[in-house]
Amino acid sequence: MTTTLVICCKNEAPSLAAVINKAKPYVHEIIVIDGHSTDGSRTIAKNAGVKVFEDNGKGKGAAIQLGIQKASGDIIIFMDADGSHKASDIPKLTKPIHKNKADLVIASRGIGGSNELHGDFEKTLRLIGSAIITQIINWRYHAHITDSQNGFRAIRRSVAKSLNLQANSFAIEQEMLMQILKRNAKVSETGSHEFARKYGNSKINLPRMWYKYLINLIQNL
Ligand SMILES: Nc1nc2c(ncn2[C@@H]2O[C@H](COP(=O)(O)OP(=O)(O)O)[C@@H](O)[C@H]2O)c(=O)[nH]1
Ligand SMILES: [Mg+2]
Repeated sequence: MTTTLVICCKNEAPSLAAVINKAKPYVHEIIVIDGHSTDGSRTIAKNAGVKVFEDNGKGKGAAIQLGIQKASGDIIIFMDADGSHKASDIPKLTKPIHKNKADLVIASRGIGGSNELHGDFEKTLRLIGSAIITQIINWRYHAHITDSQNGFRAIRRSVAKSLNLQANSFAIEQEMLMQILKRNAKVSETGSHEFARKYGNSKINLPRMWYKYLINLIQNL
């Protein structure tokens, strides 16, 4: 089975080249979906020899949807451009799909730990919000997921293409999970540590965005 890594990137110039180069040994194709970066990220990606597409400006969810359209591999892996995910964990994500044991494999911070969910008020809020959403999804779909939100994950392309993803926001991760659970497709998790992003700040602004997660949760339950 062939693999495509989709890296969503919005102004991640300081970390992007290293993220691409570290991932190259693990996948057949790399696609960067750029969110109209103004810091030279696009040029960095092109110079690194990977395919680059511009998203429609609506957000990370829209970028993920474009990545699914453009990927040609049998398995699509999603990873941040900020250096918080470990490329050497990619084989752990793709293995259950290779073995036909899963259609979606999430890199779980519940099992692997995170430097981005502890330490200040907003991070703690993200941890609590994410845990509550995950438990509501588990209750609704009789599942035992430990991380509904991590963007580091792998999905069988045929399944990804058959979903009806609507979220333009960061709620795309929970929406993808719920749509897969709804159709009884196979979901599994593997522990993966999330490191603090190497530069800059998260693009998630919870005080401004929290309601998008809630509306999306209600719509997909
Ligand atoms: N193409 C695209 N990428 C985005 C957008 N918003 C965020 N990203 C990228 O998506 C990834 C996840 O965002 P990040 O801010 O790290 O979220 P966090 O890891 O949940 O704190 C990063 O690589 C961002 O650069 C967007 O609107 N378009
Ligand atoms: Mg990140």
